[in-house]
Amino acid sequence: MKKTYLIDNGRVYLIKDALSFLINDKHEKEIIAEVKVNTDEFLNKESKEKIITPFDPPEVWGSGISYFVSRQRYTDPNVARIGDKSIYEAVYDAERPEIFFKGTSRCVVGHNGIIKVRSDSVWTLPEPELAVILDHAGHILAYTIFDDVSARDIEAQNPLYLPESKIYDGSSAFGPYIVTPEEFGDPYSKNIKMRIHRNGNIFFDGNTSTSQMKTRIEKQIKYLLIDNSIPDGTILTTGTSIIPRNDQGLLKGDVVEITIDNLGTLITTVDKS
Ligand code: DO4
Ligand code: MG
Repeated sequence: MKKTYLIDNGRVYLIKDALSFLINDKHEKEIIAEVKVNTDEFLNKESKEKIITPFDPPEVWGSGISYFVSRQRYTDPNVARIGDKSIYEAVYDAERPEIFFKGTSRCVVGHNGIIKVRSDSVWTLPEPELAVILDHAGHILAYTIFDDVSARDIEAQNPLYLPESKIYDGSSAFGPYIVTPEEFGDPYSKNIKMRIHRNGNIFFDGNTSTSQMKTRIEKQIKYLLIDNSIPDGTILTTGTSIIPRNDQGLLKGDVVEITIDNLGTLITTVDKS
């Protein structure tokens, strides 16, 4: 049985069916337990649960190049171009955002789970992102942390390879909690931090703020929903602006730690197929 820590109205609840709980207006009977700590205390201590996958998302979608930093996603001069711009610069400047399919629950792991580097990739990066959990009408039910793990070398070879870069076993992680909009507050004032630990040392340390997000979440949702019927519980992850270098790709055994204000810390370990 899935167990979800939901943070709402200053309280932490352990519930058994997060989706129906949120969609059916938070019926009390779904609550397994109310955790007797304040939310700050809860978010600041590392969860000892082995794996918490908040729920099985029926679909996951991503938005890309939503921050200035990701406009220059590759420094390689051979990156595909449209006119005088790279495809990434062109998306950043365009009215239409990049919205891509990121898979189903099959590809997603939870807190303390194992994310993967594809066997045919030598440069895979984590992408620490703020994500929204949507109902079928595009209303935001909750926020969470998402790792849009991407095989950047495969994506860089040819933009038509994007699905192979983005969708495979262990290509996503989210959690450890889901937090209601009322509890989360302003989505455009949150710090995002990522650390990669290798052999017990901090190998990468970066941070950003959602205040830097150019393509706002409302616009991402609007484009996701154009003639596209999403199911309740769809996750939309809103883009990265922390990008490790070409020589900082993930290796087997790395530990990736992503923290977002009011959402806690998502920790995963890397394996290579
Ligand atoms: O096409 C590239 C994907 C972009 C992305 O995932 C991001 O900006 O976070
Ligand atoms: Mg991304």
